[in-house]
Amino acid sequence: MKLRDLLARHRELWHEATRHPFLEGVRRGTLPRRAFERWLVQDYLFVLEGLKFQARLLARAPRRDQRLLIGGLVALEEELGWFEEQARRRNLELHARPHPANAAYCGFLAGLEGEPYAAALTALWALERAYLEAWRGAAPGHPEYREFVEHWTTPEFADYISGLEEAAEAALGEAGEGARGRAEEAFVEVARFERGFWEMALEGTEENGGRVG
Ligand code: MP5
Repeated sequence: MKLRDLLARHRELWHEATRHPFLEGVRRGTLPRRAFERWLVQDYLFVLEGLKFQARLLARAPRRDQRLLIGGLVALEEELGWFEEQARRRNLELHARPHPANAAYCGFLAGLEGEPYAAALTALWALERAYLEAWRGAAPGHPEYREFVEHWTTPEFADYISGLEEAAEAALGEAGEGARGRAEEAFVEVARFERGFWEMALEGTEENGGRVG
């Protein structure tokens, strides 16, 4: 199974997950400050949970994927430090309550522990790829946000995602029909949660039509 097929089969949903008014606001510099700050704090909490998810994935990874996943974990830990520095500069409190949309996404990641390895790895590939595409679409980004665009669009990050794609396709190739179905479901869930994450950041702002939720 090729992961490209998943992108093609769920093109519209994937588009909504990776092209969003939030990102247009990053590109043009029109994003309300509180939307960006809410996103930043919530994304920090998400990455904290992401690190635990990836550590659990590493524990059951085949030998051939260990280096790739360890590299990802090291980058995640560095990223947490980077978020902490960004929050300090903006005077943001990171010990916040996870928004329900974020908590649901993190709960989904935790639940992948009970799913086949190939499905969990597909989800990891999807969530990383979603960020690569999302921030690429916002490039070069308004100067205020450029550092964030650059953070998720480096060649190293793109290489990491290619590595995840290769590893997930190898795992899917060895998996049964059932696991491949679970991988597709996990992909769809990731795309929905990603879309919801941007929505969460814009809640109550004009970009979201003033809607709360
Ligand atoms: C990522 C993220 C990318 N930081 N936040 C969401 C909601 N989805 C995906 O993960 P990473 O670890 O920051 O590259």
